[in-house]
Amino acid sequence: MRFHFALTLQALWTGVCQAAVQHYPAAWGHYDVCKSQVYSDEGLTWDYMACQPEAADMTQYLKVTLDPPNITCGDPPETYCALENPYMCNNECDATTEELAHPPELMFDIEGRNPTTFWQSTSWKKYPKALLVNITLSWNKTIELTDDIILTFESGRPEQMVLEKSLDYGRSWQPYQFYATDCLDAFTMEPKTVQDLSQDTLLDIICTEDYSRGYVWKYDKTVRFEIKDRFALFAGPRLHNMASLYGQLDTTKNLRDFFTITDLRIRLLRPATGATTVDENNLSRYFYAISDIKVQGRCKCNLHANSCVYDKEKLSCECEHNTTGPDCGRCKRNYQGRAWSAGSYLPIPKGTANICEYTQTHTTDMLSN
Ligand SMILES: [Ca+2]
Repeated sequence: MRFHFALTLQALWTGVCQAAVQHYPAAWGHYDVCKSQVYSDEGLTWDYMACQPEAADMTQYLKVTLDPPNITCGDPPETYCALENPYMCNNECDATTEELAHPPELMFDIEGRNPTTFWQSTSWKKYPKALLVNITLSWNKTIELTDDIILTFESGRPEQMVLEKSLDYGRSWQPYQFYATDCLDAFTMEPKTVQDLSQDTLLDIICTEDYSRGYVWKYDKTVRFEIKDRFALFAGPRLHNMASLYGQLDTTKNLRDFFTITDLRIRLLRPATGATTVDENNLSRYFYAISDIKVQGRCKCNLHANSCVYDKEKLSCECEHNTTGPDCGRCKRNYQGRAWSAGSYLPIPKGTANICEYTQTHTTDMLSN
């Protein structure tokens, strides 16, 4: 189990390398080595560099919580009708039968199978009371997002939802993005898209209508939170200038924190109805169903580790540079010769390790060291 993550990274890295040739020619793959041995005047010594783990599929390491807890369909069994055709009612959910159950795990299994596997909520039988569901994804570890968050809905995308993030293990939450068919009506916000953002407004929280509109949901099932488009504001449209992005991340804490999370929360506020009015005689047409959630990222290790292990259901950085802690956030005992500091992406391309130094209190310590 302990080596599972490292192995996954290895496999992923091979894949990324192949893709990298096309998409990230200049900068990708930097910061993957924490130290190397070099010959100097004093003989063989270590040369330390800023380093970080490779990006990976983070959905393998999360814990999912639904609120309300009994919102998953199938207990008692229920039959659903198709949103576009109220007379097509052959979608059966029964939690006690494996083939007919739709538990939350099915949002994170490997897709590409036919038929798709998905989590499904109970139907909107309490209309007009809102059908509210919170889906919380917790890592119990700080994570840096490296790619778009992508949710795939199997029965129409919600007409209103909010994606939220936490940086303190779920104690406090901030919105990441609002989604609605009508942003003004739902959230009294002007509709915007990620293309409206600039370097100066990158941290603005927007409401978008891009992923909610349209009855042609069969062809457009995804809801995104666009990480790469935001990266591109600094790194260029094809992310060819990652050095520029890394430079910005290094000097702007708010920007770095924007892409850092410990938890995500998807707040589903109103399901797809495909119309302006709700068909009160056929409420089993309205529900949420999610087949896939993608979250790509890496463990935040403060540029002091290039690998992250998953052990006893917990991620932690394998700290170098005489640092320790789950995020390599402090100096090891006896290595407090100067204050802890995160590694730096600068100067490009190898950065600065900012290692913790041995505490030299006595001459004997110096000799024994
Ligand atoms: Ca699935």
